[in-house]
Amino acid sequence: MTKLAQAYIGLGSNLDSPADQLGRALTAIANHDAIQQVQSSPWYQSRAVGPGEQPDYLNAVAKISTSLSPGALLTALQTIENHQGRTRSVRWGARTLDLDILLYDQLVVSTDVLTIPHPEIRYRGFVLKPLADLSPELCLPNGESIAQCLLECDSSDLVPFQTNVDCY
Ligand code: ROI
Repeated sequence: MTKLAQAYIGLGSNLDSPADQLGRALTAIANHDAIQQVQSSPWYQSRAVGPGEQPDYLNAVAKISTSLSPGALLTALQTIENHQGRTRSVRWGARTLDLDILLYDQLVVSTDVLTIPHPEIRYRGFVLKPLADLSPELCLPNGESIAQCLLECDSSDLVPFQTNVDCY
């Protein structure tokens, strides 16, 4: 039997009906042949981090089990982003759908196209809060606890967003 990795995916959208974008993305992730046991965190509305004015985001985190390698998982997530009309133009600009690999087991990956843990993970309340909701005991590969990172981070802009996440 293949050993499955446990990974955490960050989901974010602030264009084209963000709730639909997140729902469709979770369904697509759950429908992937090599991804199992998809569990969504609660969803949060969050103020956009980054330059300029842009709409608020909807954010969530999905916990998954997968037989995909980190690189193959990245490709699978980019396929879902592209399918939902993601274009990559402005860095840190508004987007229909952003799917980031936050953690993959306790692996550290650093290549031209992929950095795991996600480099901004410990500074972003919209990632730390849903991660801590899903897995309160979770630590980064360097031993730092997600719960401690969350205490040190301003997450006061997060507003719980009512959704029926039980279906994922
Ligand atoms: N800001 C918020 N609140 N949520 C996001 O998902 C998000 N994603 C991004 C940038 C533009 C950095 N800002 C964000 O990529």
